[in-house]
Amino acid sequence: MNASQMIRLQLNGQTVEALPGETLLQVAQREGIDVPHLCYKAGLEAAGNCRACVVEVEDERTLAASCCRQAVAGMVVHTDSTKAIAAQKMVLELLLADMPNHANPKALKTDNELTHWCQQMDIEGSRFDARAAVPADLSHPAIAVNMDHCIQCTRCVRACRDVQVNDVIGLAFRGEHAAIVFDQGDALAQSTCVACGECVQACPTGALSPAKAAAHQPADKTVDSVCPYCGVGCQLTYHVKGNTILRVEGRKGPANEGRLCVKGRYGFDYVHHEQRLTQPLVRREGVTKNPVDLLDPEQVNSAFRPATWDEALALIAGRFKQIKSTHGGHALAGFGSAKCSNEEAYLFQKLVRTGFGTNNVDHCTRLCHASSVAALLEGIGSGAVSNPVMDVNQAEVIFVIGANPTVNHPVGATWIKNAVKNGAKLIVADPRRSDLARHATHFLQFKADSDVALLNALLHVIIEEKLIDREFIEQRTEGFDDLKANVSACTPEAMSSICGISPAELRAVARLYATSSASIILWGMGISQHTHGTDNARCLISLALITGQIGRPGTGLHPLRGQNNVQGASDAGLIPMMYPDYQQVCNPEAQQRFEALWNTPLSNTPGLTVVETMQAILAGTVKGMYILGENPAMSDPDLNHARKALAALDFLVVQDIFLTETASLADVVLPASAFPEKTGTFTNTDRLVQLGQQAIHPPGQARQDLWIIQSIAQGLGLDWQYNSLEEVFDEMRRAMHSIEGITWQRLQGEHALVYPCAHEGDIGQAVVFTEHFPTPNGKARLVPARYRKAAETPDSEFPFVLITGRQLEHWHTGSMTRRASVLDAIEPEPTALLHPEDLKALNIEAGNTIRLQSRRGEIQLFARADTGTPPGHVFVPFCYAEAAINKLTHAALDPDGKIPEFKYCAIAVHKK
Ligand SMILES: Nc1nc2c(c(=O)[nH]1)N[C@H]1C(S)=C(S)[C@@H](COP(=O)(O)OP(=O)(O)OC[C@H]3O[C@@H](n4cnc5c(=O)[nH]c(N)nc54)[C@H](O)[C@@H]3O)O[C@H]1N2
Ligand SMILES: Nc1nc2c(c(=O)[nH]1)N[C@H]1C(S)=C(S)[C@@H](COP(=O)(O)OP(=O)(O)OC[C@H]3O[C@@H](n4cnc5c(=O)[nH]c(N)nc54)[C@H](O)[C@@H]3O)O[C@H]1N2
Ligand SMILES: [Mo]
Repeated sequence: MNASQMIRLQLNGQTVEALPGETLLQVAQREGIDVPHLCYKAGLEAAGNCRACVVEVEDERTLAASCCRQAVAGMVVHTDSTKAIAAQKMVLELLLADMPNHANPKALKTDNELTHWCQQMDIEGSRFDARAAVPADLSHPAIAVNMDHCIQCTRCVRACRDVQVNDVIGLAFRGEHAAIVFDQGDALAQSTCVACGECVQACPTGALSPAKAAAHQPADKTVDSVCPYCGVGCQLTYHVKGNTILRVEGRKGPANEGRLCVKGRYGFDYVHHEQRLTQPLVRREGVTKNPVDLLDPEQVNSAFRPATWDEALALIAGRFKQIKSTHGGHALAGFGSAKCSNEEAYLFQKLVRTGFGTNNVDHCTRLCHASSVAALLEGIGSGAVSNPVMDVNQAEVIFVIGANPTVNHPVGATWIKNAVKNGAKLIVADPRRSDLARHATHFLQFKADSDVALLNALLHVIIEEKLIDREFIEQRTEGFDDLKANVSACTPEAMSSICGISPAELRAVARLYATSSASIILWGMGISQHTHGTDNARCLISLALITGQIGRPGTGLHPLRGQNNVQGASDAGLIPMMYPDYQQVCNPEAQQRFEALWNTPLSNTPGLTVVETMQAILAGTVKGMYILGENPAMSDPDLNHARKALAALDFLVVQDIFLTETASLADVVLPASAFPEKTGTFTNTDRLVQLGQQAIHPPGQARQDLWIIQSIAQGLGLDWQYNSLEEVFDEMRRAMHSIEGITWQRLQGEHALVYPCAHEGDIGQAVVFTEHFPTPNGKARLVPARYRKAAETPDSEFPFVLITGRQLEHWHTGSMTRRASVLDAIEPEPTALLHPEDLKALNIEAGNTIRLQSRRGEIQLFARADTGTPPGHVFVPFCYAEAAINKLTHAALDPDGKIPEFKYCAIAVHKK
């Protein structure tokens, strides 16, 4: 801002400066002058309806609401004149009449902003008649509604409508009947509220407040940290009393700007659950490993006995060394965790590579974006996103395919919805109709499994109609002729019969994407979790490349990363074919580099992936495993097979915070620390490295994951002496060029830094590939793909298609969220979603118990009617142990990404 643009005005007798467009309230706040305000909140559009912030502007007849009135040069303003103060006080008194106990503002909730301003303005009570009492609505597990406290400032309406774009809260009726309502005046629990709590965060008086009584207690301290759930990486603040988290608030971070979703805000009390592991457990002599669905405490006691850390660690060291000396290092394997920090991931893979002596280390990325990453590495030389989610704000067209962000990346979805409100065009392609489809300009509800056909049709139109970016193709890509030949027969007419979208619609979408000034693609598991997941992703990459929609703000490729640290865990080397920073284990140069850094000879044989490991166990080649913060006995495909494998191990160590289905098959279970119990860095979907900070202590004898990993490494004879996180992080910086410029000191100060970050002064690159791609010749490679069907398709015996995925309130295998009281209260039971027509044809009513069956297994759960699921398809989330849907899924793998086909297999539906 240059000084000549500043406006000068008089404020309470002083000359002050303002920026053009600034309001009088903003100027006053900057000058340290208190003006009462209630309906105004930074970040929300100003409404000016409460009038508490009125000020006197000389030469004007009426007072002005300072939250709405912009500063003008030469204005003479008084916030504290007799007239202004009298009006401000009168407004506060009138508003106080809306409160219960209005005669005594001190009796109101302590976090009530109205009380605060009454105290500031010396208002003891209200002379006006109190409003009639309104009954509380305590129907919702997360949010209590006490409209007695409502002053109709509409901050909640704006938070719900403008910020999160959920459109649940409205101001209904007129005059004295005006009221805040949910949907059509429904009880909150019956409304379409998704409990993001943005309204609670916005409410100045506590009319909307956390339902849990504990949340209202005063905290001893606050700790700034990050959300432990998804890859969006929302920053938050823990409010802590003693060793208990009372509540969580959104904090202004680069990815969330203070926003949170239901899990981040209300899903934290799993850490205080009575089932937390608090001591090491050792399997009792002679107790066989029986795969079970739900563990009852008696089963646990009869299978395991408590042990000391010394005993447990000695047993682990002895058994791992024994397996290694008898069968060699390749008989051992480790699954690390994308829920754990970068430092933990780094040390875990180092332990497997240098201690076990094998590259058999993988993690849930294999079940997640492995195919996307395979295609990205092959095509553009880097598996990470090209642009942050926030870039949707700069895009003209946003293309979301095979992702359900309002459910799975809810805060990311708010940015998409905001962008659409600001004029961006949204294309959503998904076989199921999601909430985001409501905001779409084009919603392509195409046939499941037909992505390559759909995308090849788009490529065909773009090439045929010469909507390509010829210069970009020539200068920055190779392989265009092959791609062109490959899609030449993929006319919209030909592909329409496969994907079910009309040729006209395919043409319209292709033109829109190709010709916009900036188009960004975001995708998820609907693309990746197929036996042709890599092909699906190849087509998306081709779309961006041939149109030049990459390498600029508002463009690019964004595979929405799932776990809070799946990006970081992959970067840190929890991948069987790569050392940290994606350096191939079979590349002699990389091998030498890491041998020097770690001072140990390393294997150059790529290790086994997640599903391959299960196969190797049953084949007898893998005998011992160390599993940290993963629950494959729930998350792997074809569970009966996977559980059989885990049970067949000679020796299994599981390090978790709960006795999960996987832990129940272990020989030793180690009690670890949950997210708020430790400090570490976590890398979000945007390549943003953020600092999570310890807020509470682990329970009982539970220990920090990093301490446990190091102790096991030492037991294996490794000379590890890391005395601090910083030491681990410094070693990572030496191993990984991408984060060289991110120092521990910078992280302490800034809490979030994006990579690539080359040196200490570097602010990092949020948008990459601006000049060239990180491939040997700097060019991207266009890789053609041909349409193929899923590995298993419906037939007369198994006539339905099973699509598995997620729901908003639960996290993966449910280990955390089913022990989070608010989340489990909202979604307590396993459900399968079917189209009402299918339910009718099968003579099933919503709520009935049904039996789902595939060639591999069967489960029982409740039927739920869902018009968003296409007829002939069943959607089931995989979080319910009592109805573990992965018993039915298919373990067929994509040849490149080795990802299983979680999104498609054939099942039968029976009424119970
Ligand atoms: N609440 C919640 N949030 C989460 C998670 C969670 O467990 N719970 N998990 C996190 C993790 S690790 C991940 S990876 C992300 C996943 O986030 P998403 O990728 O959004 O998750 P999914 O629900 O598995 O599937 C996405 C979509 O794929 C669609 N789909 C199914 N078949 C096809 C197909 O053939 N083609 C296409 N194009 N689409 C198809 C489904 O209808 C669904 O809408 O979520 C993260 N966020
Ligand atoms: N049918 C079906 N199956 C799927 C998918 C699907 O769409 N459909 N999606 C796949 C995808 S994308 C993914 S990412 C995987 C996820 O699969 P998993 O990673 O196996 O699932 P989570 O439940 O997230 O497991 C994390 C474990 O870490 C523990 N944990 C949490 N915090 C900590 C901590 O700080 N320290 C330690 N030590 N442990 C901790 C939790 O208790 C939990 O047991 O599932 C895959 N499986
Ligand atoms: Mo994932």
